[in-house]
Amino acid sequence: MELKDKELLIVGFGLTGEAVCRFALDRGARITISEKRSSAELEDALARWHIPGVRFETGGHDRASFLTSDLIIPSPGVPVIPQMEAARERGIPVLSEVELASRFLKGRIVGVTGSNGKSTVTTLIHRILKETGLPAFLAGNIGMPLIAFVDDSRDDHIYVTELSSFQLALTETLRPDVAVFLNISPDHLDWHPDFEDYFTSKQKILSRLTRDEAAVLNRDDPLVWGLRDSGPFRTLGFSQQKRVAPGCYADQGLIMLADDGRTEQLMPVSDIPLIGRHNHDNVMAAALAAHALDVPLLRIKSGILGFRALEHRLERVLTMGGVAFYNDSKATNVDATLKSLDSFSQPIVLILGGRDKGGNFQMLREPVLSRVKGVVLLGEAASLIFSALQGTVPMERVKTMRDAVRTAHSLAADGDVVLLAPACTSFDMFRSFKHRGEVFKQEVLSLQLDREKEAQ
Ligand code: UMA
Ligand code: ADP
Repeated sequence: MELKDKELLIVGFGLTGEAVCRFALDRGARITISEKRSSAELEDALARWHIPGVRFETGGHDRASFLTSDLIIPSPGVPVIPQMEAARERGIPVLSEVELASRFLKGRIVGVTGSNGKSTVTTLIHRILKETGLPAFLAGNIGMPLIAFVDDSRDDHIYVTELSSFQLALTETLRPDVAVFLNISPDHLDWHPDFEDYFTSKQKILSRLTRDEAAVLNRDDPLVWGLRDSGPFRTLGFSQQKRVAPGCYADQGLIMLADDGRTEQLMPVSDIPLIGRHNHDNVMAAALAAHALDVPLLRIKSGILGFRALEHRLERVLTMGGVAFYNDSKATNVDATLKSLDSFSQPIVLILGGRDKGGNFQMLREPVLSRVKGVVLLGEAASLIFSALQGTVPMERVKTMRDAVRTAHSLAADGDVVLLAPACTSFDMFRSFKHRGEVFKQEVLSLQLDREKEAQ
């Protein structure tokens, strides 16, 4: 693909927009950046990029710029807007950054998608490959845009790339060497018009695979497993319910890996260093991705054994007066919260709420009734969740994370768990799920300090 002298429109100027700009400028494109934020809000970026070949349009998206460009690269967080549709109707290509990157990148791509578990699995695969001595890199939705790796990429490199539905939606040729599809449940329905559109976008991780590529698919997720014959790729399944070959499964307390007529033990389930049954899925998926790249079983095992939960994913904070505090701020949809609740045998005081993205909170009723002794509601979605859970367990509404932590603690007794697993995004009150998790942890520590002072 030639970028020289092309009119390139970059929509949104966050991490992705900036990385695309750097890449395209080096290749001689003429760049326009279209941003909904105002010039004042973009002051730093404008100063950094005040260079020939880069033009900014701030405070909104001008239709004329879309229609006069040769190529449009929207950032993942930018939904399909009418200006983009109009350009597409005129035959102007609209591609995601990962699609653009894949057209230039040397080396292999391990793509990881699904509604939940992507970051955990991406990081675990990366860790296994690195420990095996392979030149592996962590890329995509987890942090560093794939395009930032292109210039230094080599044929022997492996890019373990987390792929969101937003990134996959605008791909046309991207074809990972190993594609991992973990699970699918409703998410991001504030961006996608409906669940079908969301699922269709995710399926693009598989749609261009040939018989030379492998797909790691969840045998226990009917929608994901239903895709196993959708192309000529080699399917590796993982399951907690069925013996699947070729694939990985849990059987009588052991994780087994079966392929080429051989079945070997990977490890006892009890050795998995992460809590929650959903993490058994994550471990099996990562093991299969590494296996598809010919990593020996022992290396896979040692990579898994040394792995620890990522921050903000069922992260144990501390235990105070017999109450254990867990930070699962990354549980930003209902399914993640369900898996989180399923990870504890103790009674739970649950902190829920934030900004809704079309989640069905009714799904929480049954597990709340059976596992939760009290709910603390925070943020914009508090009323919606209150209505969905009415009549289940005592609920209290609060305005700040400080009050959430203190109220949750007052509802908990010795042996209980206080769990932040909000089933919503954080953007109503925080900059990101990380920020929300940090504030939660600070408030837990502050409560502990206050209790210590009181005890003196
Ligand atoms: N913007 C517009 N017009 C719009 C919407 C946004 O101009 O209509 C502008 C915003 O003002 C902002 C810029 O677009 O300046 C932000 O773009 P972005 O939201 O795509 O953010 P990036 O900084 O480019 O980060 C993106 C991913 N963000 C999203 O998908 C929302 C990051 O994932 C990813 O780490 C990064 O690219 C590198 O690949 C974040 C995320 O929340 C962590 N992802 C979702 C998730 O994991 O659930 C999918
Ligand atoms: P993602 O990158 O897809 O958001 P993460 O690995 O960051 O996934 O995990 C996000 C949250 O989803 C976790 O905090 C946990 O509650 C839940 N989760 C993790 N793995 C799985 C899985 N395999 N199935 C369902 N839920 C999961």
